[in-house]
Amino acid sequence: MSTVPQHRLLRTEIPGPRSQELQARKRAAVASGVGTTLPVYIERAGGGILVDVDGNQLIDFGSGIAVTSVGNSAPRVVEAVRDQVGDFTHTCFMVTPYEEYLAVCEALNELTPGTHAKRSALFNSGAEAVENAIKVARHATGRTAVIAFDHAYHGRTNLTMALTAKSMPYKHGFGPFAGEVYRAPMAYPYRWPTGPERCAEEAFAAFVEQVHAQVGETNVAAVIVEPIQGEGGFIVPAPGFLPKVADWCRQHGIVFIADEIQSGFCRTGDWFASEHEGIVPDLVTTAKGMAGGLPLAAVTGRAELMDAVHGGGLGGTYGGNPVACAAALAAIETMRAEDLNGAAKRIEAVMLPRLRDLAVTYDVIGDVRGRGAMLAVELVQGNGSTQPNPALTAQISAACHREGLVTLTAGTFGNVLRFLPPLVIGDDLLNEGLDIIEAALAAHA
Ligand code: PLZ
Repeated sequence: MSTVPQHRLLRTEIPGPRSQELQARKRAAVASGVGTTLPVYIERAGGGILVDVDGNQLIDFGSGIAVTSVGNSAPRVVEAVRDQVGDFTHTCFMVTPYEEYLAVCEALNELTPGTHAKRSALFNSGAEAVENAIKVARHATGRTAVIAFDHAYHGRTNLTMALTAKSMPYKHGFGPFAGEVYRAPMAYPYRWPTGPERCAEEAFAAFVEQVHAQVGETNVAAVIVEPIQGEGGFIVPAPGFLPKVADWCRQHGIVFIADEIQSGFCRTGDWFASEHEGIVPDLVTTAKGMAGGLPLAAVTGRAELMDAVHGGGLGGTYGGNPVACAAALAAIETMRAEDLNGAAKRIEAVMLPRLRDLAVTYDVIGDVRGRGAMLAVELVQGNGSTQPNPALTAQISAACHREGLVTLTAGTFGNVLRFLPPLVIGDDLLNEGLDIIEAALAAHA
């Protein structure tokens, strides 16, 4: 079991000499299309710390993009994975099944919003889960059109690229994309032209009008939305918008899909971000935080929709791999036993006031937003201008990296600094990370 010391330590420049050597090997061996945010090669990780090959200990504000919510190599996950690897590693659930798959589906059916009868199916990646949610929605409704939103991110496969909003780097040069995907406005309070108060109502009206005029309600199989948008910039839809969209879907027999791949599993202080506004989605996609770092994804939803698909219509060789399922069961047990929803709320309580204070001092912070341990600041030109400031965002992120704080950026305009610490991180590391961000702002803003 890795016992990683929970403090920051810089032994070399970042990236250090050994990481630089490995990065040279990467350039020679790995396709250059596969990018790295911070080319520091990791040897060990746990709690809120990543240890690199030069012996540096970095504070983790990324969790491998919202994956290691229970921490890296979390004790229960390590033990469950070890046991499962020793028993068997793969049979293919579609050939000869095993109980772990059932237990994960039972947990998903219980934990996702709503008390209706549910079924789940397991896959390998978030994109694959989204693809399958759309397959289910189309099959169950006999309709084809899918509505996604501005700033959406749903993956990098052909259909999910079509659903994703941002061209560079996700879609540029990779078309043609899957058809029958339409885009609607997102209720983005900070950038709503008439102001945040009118945002929910006006965005909903525009959504209804556009779908009616351009697609036709009766052609729509599904509306897919991230309850808090992730890659698009941690946009929290204006309160009231999502419940209105969900109600409208119900009225028109349209499947409402919540993509909780980034926001799910305690990240926002609830099991699922949909719960915050009492939304009960017809289908929910999950991945990332669910399995403590092992690749596992799922679609969970109303039994009558999920069971509408013919036998054999859903699957894949590795979907619901037994090792990944064992990890998920252990991760979910950890979330319950260690109250990681409470932990996400504690992280918000530490971080949000300090970020808000920074926004008072630095007018380049245009907006502070998010919930639980899914928080962000949107950087703008300042001096009264809300024009996006991607250059400053890159500078601040790079300054944080040099100081041994792993931060990620996001946003359609590349001007959002986002924070996704592991939910098991200590308050001291949170505050030290915030000190580093503050110093970076002082130096560059
Ligand atoms: N839906 C809401 O956040 C993955 C992508 C990183 P996969 N987000 C991180 C990158 O640049 O590739 C994501 C998500 C939401 C779907 C996905 C896709 O999940 O497991 O990456 O396929």
